[in-house]
Amino acid sequence: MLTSKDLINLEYEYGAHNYHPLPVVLEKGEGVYLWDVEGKKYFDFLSAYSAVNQGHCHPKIISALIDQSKKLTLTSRAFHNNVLGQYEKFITDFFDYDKVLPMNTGVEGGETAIKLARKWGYEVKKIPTDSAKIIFVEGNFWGRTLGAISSSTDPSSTNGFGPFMPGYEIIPYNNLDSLKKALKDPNVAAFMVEPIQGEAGVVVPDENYLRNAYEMCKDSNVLFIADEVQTGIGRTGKMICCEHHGFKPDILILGKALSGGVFPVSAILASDEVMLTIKPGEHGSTFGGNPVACEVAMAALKVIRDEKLSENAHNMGVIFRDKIQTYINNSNIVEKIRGKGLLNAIVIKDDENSDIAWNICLKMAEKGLLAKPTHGNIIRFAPPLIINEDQLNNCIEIIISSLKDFE
Ligand code: IF1
Repeated sequence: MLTSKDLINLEYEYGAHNYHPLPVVLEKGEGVYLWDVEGKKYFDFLSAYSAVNQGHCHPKIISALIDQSKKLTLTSRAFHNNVLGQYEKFITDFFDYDKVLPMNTGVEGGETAIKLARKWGYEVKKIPTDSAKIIFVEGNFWGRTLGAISSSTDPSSTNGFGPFMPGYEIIPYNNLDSLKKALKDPNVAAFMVEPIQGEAGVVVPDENYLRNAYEMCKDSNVLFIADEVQTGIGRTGKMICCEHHGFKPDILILGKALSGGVFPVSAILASDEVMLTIKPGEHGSTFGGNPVACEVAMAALKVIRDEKLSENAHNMGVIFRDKIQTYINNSNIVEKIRGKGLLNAIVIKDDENSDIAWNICLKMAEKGLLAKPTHGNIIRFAPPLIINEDQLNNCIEIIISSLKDFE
């Protein structure tokens, strides 16, 4: 029987050292709970970075995975299969778009969105060849490919990986003047943004930012690309975060909880005008749109809809922020809480390099709740959206008592 320590050592010995996980070795997940190899039970307050919105191993999603896996797992797109078309109709109806391009990971979603925007720029907006520009914002995070890190302002994402992708412009987040100025360039094809910046530490923009940014893009004939890989699928209290702001992005990128954490599934949704600029043989992926991914994604979306998980995320989020705020009002270590729905984070009164957030997370793990800092002094709290009020209150008690240990 291998202990947590044995298993951590195996990873250290034989695996790349590209992560620094909490010293917890998980073996089982069910709903809001996780168990480590020694049998200790935890509340999951990270949800695999918002990929497990439906709760761990949701029976309906697992059934979809198993049933399809027994029939046909992968045909490649060299041939049709009996599931893809049904999935494409389901998801385009679900989010009200003309077309979907199925991929696997969130970063492939971003790469696909940028390729679509460039293609649309050249073929529809008539931008001179190889001159298309994409605008990004400081603090963005949309994955680890060279295309993604080329838009990053975080040295830990970029150091040592140059040279970078041309045709990118990076402006401040939550700043309409800088976007207005950047949109003056006729070669801009798209503006790509997270409605709430996840990795940056759950940075919520001003209430009017996204809608005004969208309107400004429309006025400049520029595509608005919403990266909802982390904010989508009910996480912020609506099916997609842009819904809070009353507009539909021109290109919508979904991932993570699109499969309930069961399988890598991402989707890029757009109008015919945008999507049909990519012709047969110009883009794709071996696993993109495979029958298992399609069945899992349909099951995962039905769970969010049928179990009203967006509504629950909203309601539980209000309780969570209210109760944590009450504690913060008398805290000398926590500066603030911010977030929407069940995507929240607390900011510790310390610099980015402090290890207090890490130590608080170790303390919470001891007490049975798993969360992880993002950027030294920020702790993200993102439980599965199925969490009920009793479980939430139990978690709030663990969080506050852990914080008090550091007051
Ligand atoms: C890691 C972070 C979160 C994302 C948004 C696209 C992607 C992500 C808004 C790419 C992925 C993951 C990546 C994972 C940890 C996690 C993460 F801390 F890295 F930044 F969530 F905040 N858009 N985020 O958040 O999706 O290709 O990974 O499927 O790299 O450690 P992916």
